[in-house]
Amino acid sequence: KGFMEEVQRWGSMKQTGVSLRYMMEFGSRPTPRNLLISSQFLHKELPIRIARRAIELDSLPYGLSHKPAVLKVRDWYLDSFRDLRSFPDIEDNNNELEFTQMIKLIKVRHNNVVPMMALGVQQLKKDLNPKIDYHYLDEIHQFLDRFYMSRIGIRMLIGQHVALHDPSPLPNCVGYIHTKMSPVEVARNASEDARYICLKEYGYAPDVNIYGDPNFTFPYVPTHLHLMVFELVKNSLRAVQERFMDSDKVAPPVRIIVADGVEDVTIKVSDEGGGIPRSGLPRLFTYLYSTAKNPLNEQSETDVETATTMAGYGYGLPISRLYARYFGGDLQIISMEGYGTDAYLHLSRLGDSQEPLP
Ligand code: W6P
Repeated sequence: KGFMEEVQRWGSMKQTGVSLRYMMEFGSRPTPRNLLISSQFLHKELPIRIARRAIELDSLPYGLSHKPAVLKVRDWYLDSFRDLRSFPDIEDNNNELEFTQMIKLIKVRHNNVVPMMALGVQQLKKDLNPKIDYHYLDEIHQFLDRFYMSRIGIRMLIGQHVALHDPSPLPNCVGYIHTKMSPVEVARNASEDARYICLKEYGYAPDVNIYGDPNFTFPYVPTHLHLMVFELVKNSLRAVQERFMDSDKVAPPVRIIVADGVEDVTIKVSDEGGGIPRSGLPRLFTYLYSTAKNPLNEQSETDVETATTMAGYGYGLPISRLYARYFGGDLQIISMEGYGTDAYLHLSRLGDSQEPLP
């Protein structure tokens, strides 16, 4: 009826992307007037982005749209669209605060989208013959890449806006953005977290050595970098641990090198975990070969979206690559079968690449 037509109409409006630099510059003066402008922007922009996703969730190949888990995710998007559209125009700072509370709740509503979609994909996989239906697998992979990329953007915009209301922000922080983030320090924290999880699971964790200037900083979102390095180090620790657990030799450390270039900051995570065959590389970034049994129990997201077990549901690498690409970076994995693996995480240093808007 009328509601779905409104979803269609908003879903075909043009999305507006922002850059890291823009968010940083805009957010550096969180005056009541700027917070009002920010709320007014989101009041228009969020329904456009959310409607697009709701529509796409309704037209997936091979009956994926009709899986109960996917219907539930679609309903979350429709509920959020309705909340946004039924909120009146924002004209003063009282409305502004109410709106901010509302979008904060929208963000919570969508906390478990990734494991819920993983469940839907798993329900679908039972019906698919991977030889015959290969074409659908690729289409679903492309959809999930767009869908999760869009989700990263929506959550960044909401999180950034909400964080700008913090009355006592940490020094050098503009919302989610740390204007002087030390990649070495974030890599150290992420490595400690990954080692702790490895220790819990195997009773042992290889060392992680980090090389690079700890005083070097650039503007970035620490939670994003933490999530990416955590995922890479976890993979490396698992590979080293599994290769050396029955060996007399001491496990070789995982090595992280942080390089500050002109265009990019590159973080290389190297392990001697035996590598993977070249033919297995494309699979690392797919959502559909994952073997986790129950995505919803396997792992639950916290607000900073960090995993809590070694195995996860196999989405860590494709999603880490999306986080890297979101601000104009990338993630590449190169392996020497029989020796080890190098992961290259490139982050764009300039911060002026626009959000990718699927
Ligand atoms: C491996 C497989 C892998 C994937 C991603 C990052 C590091 C590693 N190490 O053996």
